[in-house]
Amino acid sequence: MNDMTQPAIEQAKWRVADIEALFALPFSDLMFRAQSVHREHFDPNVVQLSTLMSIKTGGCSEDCGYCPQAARYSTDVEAELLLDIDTVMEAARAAKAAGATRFCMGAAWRGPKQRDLEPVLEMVKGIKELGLEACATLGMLKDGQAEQLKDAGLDYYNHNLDTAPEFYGEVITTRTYQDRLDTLERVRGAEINVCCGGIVGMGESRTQRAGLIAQLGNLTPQPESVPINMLVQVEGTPLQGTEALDQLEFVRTIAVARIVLSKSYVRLSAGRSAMSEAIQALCFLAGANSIFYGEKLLTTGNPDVQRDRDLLDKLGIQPQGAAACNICG
Ligand code: SAM
Ligand code: DTB
Ligand code: SF4
Repeated sequence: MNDMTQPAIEQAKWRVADIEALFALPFSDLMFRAQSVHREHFDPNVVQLSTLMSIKTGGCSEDCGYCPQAARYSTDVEAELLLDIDTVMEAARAAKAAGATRFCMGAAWRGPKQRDLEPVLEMVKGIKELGLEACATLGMLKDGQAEQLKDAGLDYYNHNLDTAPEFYGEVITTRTYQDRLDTLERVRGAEINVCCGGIVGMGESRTQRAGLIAQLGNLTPQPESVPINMLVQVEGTPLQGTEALDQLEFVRTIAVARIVLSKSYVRLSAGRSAMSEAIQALCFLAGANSIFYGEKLLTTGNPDVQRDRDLLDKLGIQPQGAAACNICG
């Protein structure tokens, strides 16, 4: 049979206007839609736990306006060298003991040089030997680097689009949107799961929040994991002093992400320390099913483990991969 008789079925593209229409729904209707989509694909009472560690902190050459690790901004973050493997493994073991199933290493690089990548490959192997999923966020990747990470056993690579293309230039000038898409292509090409999301509360409009979600929704295939960060305002960064985003608008953003990215894990990411339990509960109701778990993100704080366990308990949410309970099975 001639291929021409079998036209490829093209996934319908998400239009920004359709996503804006979701944002504009009455809150209860939006939450109902999001929760309904969530239940089609996931157990609504299970949340995935990822622990982050900054393996190379500060001194970064880039100019991301939100980031305390950019060398050009005067923040409290001190530049450090790449951590040694023993320190990283100790943290990974502690993360596993606390109940995390994924360990994510972040490095304040524009992208890794080959001599930087080699020790990271050893760390990935060590994390895998512990039985954890391994994730890394090291900046832009060059040809061949994703394949090396895949061979070491990396499960996920995090590289965010951060915001809509129209707003991007207001936040970052040292790398383009296309650079980011190119790295995502390399990750996909090496058959590593894609973790890609963004930040809200940077002064973008609702249309631009919809624009970010449209970009994520139109990646083919869609990312397996989608971190939605609320900007953590850090003194010394250009975005410090930005008008805070209304927290219910953040909940709406999670709900819209859940509807558009129906099969992806949507991670309630940076910004949780400033959120009440009630807002976090609404985020779970809106379809968030992953969190960063552990006292620190990269350089800023995150709720402590006991507080998170108590919250999940209160909501009847099980951590993904938790050992079955002796009593309830
Ligand atoms: N240097 C690498 C890069 O930029 O790709 C990896 C680490 S970078 C810190 C990873 C992501 O963290 C950024 O893309 C951004 O989405 C998020 N992030 C950084 N600073 C943040 C902040 N102050 N608030 C919220 N999210 C932030
Ligand atoms: C992501 O989307 N958020 C994480 C992770 N990927 C690497 C980072 C959040 C960083 C928040 C600011 C800080 O702690 O430095
Ligand atoms: Fe560097 Fe990443 Fe921070 Fe941008 S977000 S300044 S690339 S560490």
